[in-house]
Amino acid sequence: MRLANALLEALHDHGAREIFGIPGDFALPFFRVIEEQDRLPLYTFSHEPAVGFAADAAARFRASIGVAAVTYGAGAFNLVNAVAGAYAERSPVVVISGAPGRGEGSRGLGLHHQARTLDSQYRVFQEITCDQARLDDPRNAPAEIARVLRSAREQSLPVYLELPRDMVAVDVEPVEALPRRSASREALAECADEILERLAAAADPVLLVGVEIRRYGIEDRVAELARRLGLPVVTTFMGRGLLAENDPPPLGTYLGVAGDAVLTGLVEGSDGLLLLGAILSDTNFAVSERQIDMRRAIQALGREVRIGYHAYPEIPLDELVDALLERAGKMTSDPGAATVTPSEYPRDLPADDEPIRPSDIAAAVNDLMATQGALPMAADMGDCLFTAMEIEHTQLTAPGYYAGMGYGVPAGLGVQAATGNRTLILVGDGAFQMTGWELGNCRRYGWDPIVLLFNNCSWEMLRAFQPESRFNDLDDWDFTAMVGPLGGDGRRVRTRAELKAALEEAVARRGRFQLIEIMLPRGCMSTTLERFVAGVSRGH
Ligand code: S1T
Ligand code: MG
Repeated sequence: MRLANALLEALHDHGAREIFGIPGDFALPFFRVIEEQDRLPLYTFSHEPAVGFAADAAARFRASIGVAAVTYGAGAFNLVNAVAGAYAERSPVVVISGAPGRGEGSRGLGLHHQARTLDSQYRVFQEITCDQARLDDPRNAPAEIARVLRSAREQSLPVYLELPRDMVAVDVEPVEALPRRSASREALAECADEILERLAAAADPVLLVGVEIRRYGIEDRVAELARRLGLPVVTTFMGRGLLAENDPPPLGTYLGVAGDAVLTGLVEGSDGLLLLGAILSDTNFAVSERQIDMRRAIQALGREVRIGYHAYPEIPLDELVDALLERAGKMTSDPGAATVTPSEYPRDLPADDEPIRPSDIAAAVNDLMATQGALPMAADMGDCLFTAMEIEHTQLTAPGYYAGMGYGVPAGLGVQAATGNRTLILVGDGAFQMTGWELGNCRRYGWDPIVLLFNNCSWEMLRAFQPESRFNDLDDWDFTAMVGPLGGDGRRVRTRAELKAALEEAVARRGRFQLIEIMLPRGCMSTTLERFVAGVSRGH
């Protein structure tokens, strides 16, 4: 079969269900095959950062791989920031870049789209992916694809495949998926037994969950484990939205001094903190009231379990949870869940003429979801992400650690492409200026997200840390006036009554994206961001 078809079959076999991309002359032959075959629908965007963000979000929401296909050089280098963010947040994006044909570089001419050398791009992607291959030899291309795609699934990290344009139609053997690499049974047994002993000996064990429990599709099993062990469950900042559909949902999100004081005390005071899939990042732990004693904690992340000062390597998270469930099923003395009441969230927004504050937006969304049901959410970086912490548990994808702007709108479109569900997108005006225009691609694909645009005409998060800088003052672009030609409906709201009415109207309208431009006074922040800024400023 042709190499391109073998690659597409392998992507499907490893969990891909669509491809996001922008072609170019080095990728045209491959894109032709994508369009001809009926295995993976192709969604094109207007700028490659959006391709990467959408593929990242699709991977997160489907607990599988996302695919970003681009041309060589100008396309692939445009993708670097999105893939770097996917690497930081362990989202398995498969980058497929077209490339010059095998003989093209030998005529002594620099090629268009080339940076320093024809290998520069490969070297750049080696820094932000866990495995790579250049598919320039038909004899080993299938095995290279199998190896790289298994790495993406096992590590839950981005990978890179470079496809010279003269290789697309070359005849190859089909790709044979490689078997998953499991933990040694003895190591897994010893590790699970040690964890359960530690939890049983703890007076206040707590389960803190992070993004890997979604990346490996084990949220249900983790919820069951918490029930059997009687553990209170809290999410990290990055893990917001995890277990949202489980009963009971987590108690809340650990935000240190920026969050619920009772939850902060529960996590930081625990003598048996079990971190499952939580990335040890500044956004997850920097505003801790007290330094969490990691020697007493049990950390499972990146196929490794660390307990005190010793580690168990090559322990896949799903196998660890299954081993714990197997043992917990026979447990008699549950440690007993701490009697902690779940976090409260703002509700019952008055429909009055008061100006809108960010936390009012959370209340309006909570009220809406209480009557209309939960909507999956995508949030950008900015106060919109901190406001998302005040929205009751619903599935969320956001750059909670890498903190790159521009993610929200493309990610929300990627979620609707991957799941078919309408999404709620939270984005600030600064971030919307970067990638909000990708909404112009909704009409072609029938996407109809509801976009809440936090318009304070400001880089407000930067102003919070450096109020004297005038460069934080942005102009008022009147985004609402621009969305009609892009295929959507827009409303500008200034009062809480207008916000409630606009939300109800947007929910009722299907088939076109709905933009609600929420005018916010400069200098006002969500409650969560205010606490976060205070915590960071106090040097927590
Ligand atoms: N460029 C990119 C791609 N990502 C970033 N995170 C930044 C720059 C720095 C940055 C922030 S927050 C922020 C910037 C420029 C302002 C965001 O403005 P807006 O979207 O309007 O949201 P809000 O007004 O709620 O702040 C972080 C600290 O790095
Ligand atoms: Mg702003």
